[in-house]
Amino acid sequence: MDKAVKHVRTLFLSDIHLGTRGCQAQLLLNFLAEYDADTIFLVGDIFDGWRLRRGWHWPQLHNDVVQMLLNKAHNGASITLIPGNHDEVMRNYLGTHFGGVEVARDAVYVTAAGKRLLVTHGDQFDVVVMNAKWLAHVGDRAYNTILWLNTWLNRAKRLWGGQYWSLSNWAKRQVKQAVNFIGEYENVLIAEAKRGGYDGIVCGHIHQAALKQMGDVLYVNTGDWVESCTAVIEDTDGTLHLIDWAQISRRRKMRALVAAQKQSKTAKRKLEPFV
Ligand SMILES: [Mn+2]
Repeated sequence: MDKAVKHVRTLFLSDIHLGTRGCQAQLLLNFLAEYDADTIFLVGDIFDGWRLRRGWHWPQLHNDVVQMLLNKAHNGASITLIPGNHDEVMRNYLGTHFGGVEVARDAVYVTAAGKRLLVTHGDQFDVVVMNAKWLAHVGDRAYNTILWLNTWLNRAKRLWGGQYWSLSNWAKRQVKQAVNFIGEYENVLIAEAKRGGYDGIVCGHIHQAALKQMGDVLYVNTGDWVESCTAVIEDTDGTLHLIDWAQISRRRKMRALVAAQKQSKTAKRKLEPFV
């Protein structure tokens, strides 16, 4: 594993959901160990107050994430926490500091290339789809699961002599709505950036990472650390990059596996003359 620490100008992270079982704290720790930044924006839903109230799930790894972020602040990184809807309790502390972490409703960030970006969690913009909030979290995986479920349901129904009922048609409609929701959400945020005269907007909330130039506006969604494990970094020259840490980790594991296999093969070959 490449342990060299990469230094970037800025790091944008959101939707970590500490305090839930879904949080990929170990992957995040590996990522944070490899990236150092002058400025870190925690773009909302860093911990999950809703879940914490329902049941306590706070393993050591979640503490380690908090500790690592505080260490980065201690070592000089400027950290801004922008509350989201899951950690909205932090909205009571706007303007205050916690161990070197500043809490702000949203922020304006100027990149090294001089681009003015509005940084906000983004939940305030989904009033249009308030009644279908869960759809935001529906992805390919959910769709495939529903298709698989459908096959088995229909098999079971045939056995009972029941009618064929297509769950997949229902699923397709839901996925279409989810895709519409994502598109609509993106459009609303792009419009908001335009209205404010910004060059771009950095947000989270819908767990759908993106980095794309939409006309005059750069739309950046940092994704999440529950499923996709993504973050956005800014190079020293002001270029933004989307980091797919889950994919990077998978590739590294594969390479390590292949290397180990090769090694064991050579070891066997060396042994062969003696067998
Ligand atoms: Mn959110």
